[in-house]
Amino acid sequence: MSLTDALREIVGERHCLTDPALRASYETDWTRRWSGTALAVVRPRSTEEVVAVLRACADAGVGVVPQGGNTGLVGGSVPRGGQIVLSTLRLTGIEDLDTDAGEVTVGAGTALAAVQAAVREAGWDVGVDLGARDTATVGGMVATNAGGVNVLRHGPMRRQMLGFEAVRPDGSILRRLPGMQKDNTGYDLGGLMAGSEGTLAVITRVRLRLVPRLAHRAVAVLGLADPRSAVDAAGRLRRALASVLALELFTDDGLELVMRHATVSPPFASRRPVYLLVEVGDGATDPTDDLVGTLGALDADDDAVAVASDAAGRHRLWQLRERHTEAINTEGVPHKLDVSVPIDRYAELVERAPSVVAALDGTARTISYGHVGDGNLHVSILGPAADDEATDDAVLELVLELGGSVAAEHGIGVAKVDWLVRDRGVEAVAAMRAIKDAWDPGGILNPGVLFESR
Ligand code: FAD
Ligand code: 2HG
Ligand code: ZN
Repeated sequence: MSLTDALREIVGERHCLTDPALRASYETDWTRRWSGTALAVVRPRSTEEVVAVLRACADAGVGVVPQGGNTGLVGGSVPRGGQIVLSTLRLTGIEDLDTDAGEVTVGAGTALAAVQAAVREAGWDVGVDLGARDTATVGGMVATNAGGVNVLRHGPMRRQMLGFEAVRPDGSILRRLPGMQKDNTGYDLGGLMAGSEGTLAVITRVRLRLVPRLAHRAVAVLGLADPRSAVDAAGRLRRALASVLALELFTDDGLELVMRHATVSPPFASRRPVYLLVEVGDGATDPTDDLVGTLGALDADDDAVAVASDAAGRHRLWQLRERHTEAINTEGVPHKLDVSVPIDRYAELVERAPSVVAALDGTARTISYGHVGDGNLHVSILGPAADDEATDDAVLELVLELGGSVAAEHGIGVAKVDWLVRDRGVEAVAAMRAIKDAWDPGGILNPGVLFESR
């Protein structure tokens, strides 16, 4: 029996897609920079079906690319050519919501927004939030150790995990559900899942630690003269306000693009080179007055401050930051560099990144924005051909010079394989490779992601 026939038997005819038209949306990533053909796309409905799919692929020696919402930005969720895409989109469900403990178990293919909606009704929230919330899945978020806008307050996805269920390439199931707040029984295998990018196991369920839903929130955007002023203001806001949830930076070039492609208006009439968005939240009292008072103490220019406490106003201000990714995609196929540096080098990175790009390619456009509160900057470059990595390399070189990380929250994927060793060193990558070889000796899970395939 051929592999595709075996897969059809496991998941059913309708969920084993071999028709190119049906496979297409699973074969190209969100940026359109990365694509490849799949032998088939399979959509298992249960952990047992995942076991059978992995066993069949391992027996056939065919690679498997796990895929959730396909919103990843480093090319790790789409085939390189000839693999099976294992889509988790039918592994959905929200179970065992413990409203006293603040914990919930979710199927790996459940979109973040669906989990948020379910737990908010019960007075809880998810500690990680990001712009792709309607499509990104919890399994994909664990696999990439997603960060997002609230890392300052709650940490990345790894910190939200209390337990997990995953299937290894030999079909064995690792299950630790429900999780426990204290559980020092040997190696932290769930922690290892976070950031594994589909190379060690297929995550099928996750037990999440929830955070209290905040009844009161306020958002402000302030216009500033330069990145250094934004970093200073972010630090002062963090020190003054325990309620800070998010601190985001964007520039006037980015705002211009967002206004061109989305129906949004600028935060205030005058324009500034750099903008800082701050969100504060509190469970008991409205933090707006404290926010406004602290902004006043920053000597922020009155013409360049907008504050909103109501949901519509907060959404309007957030759109200015969150719609950057989509606006850039509308202009072309971007090169995406998601990096972080120590906070005292952040302003320098924002200033120097466009110059190192321009020095190599005078027609390229560089748009930077990011989570300034945790030192994470997203540098998008428009212009260079998809396979021309010269400008990417120049920015990553700069990041290492500044003492930073070449992959902050999106992962290594296929985009930064060559840079993993440069960033982490030979010994660390050899230790990672040893884990990979022990878990997946046949090298069938996500070949080409994190490491060159053997
Ligand atoms: P996919 O893109 O499908 O997969 C990502 C990786 O995880 C791949 O390597 C894949 O093989 C692996 N994988 C997926 N599911 C599983 C599974 N069940 N088991 C094992 N491996 C699996 N990221 C951030 O960190 N912060 C942000 O603020 C942020 N904002 C974004 C905004 C937009 C508009 C977009 C398009 C993306 C954004 N991202 C952000 C990137 C992306 O949303 C995250 O990386 C997200 O975690 C990916 O989830 P996904 O379900 O789409 O995974
Ligand atoms: C964000 O913070 C996401 O908006 C996407 O991580 C970043 O567009 C990007 O590169
Ligand atoms: Zn981000």
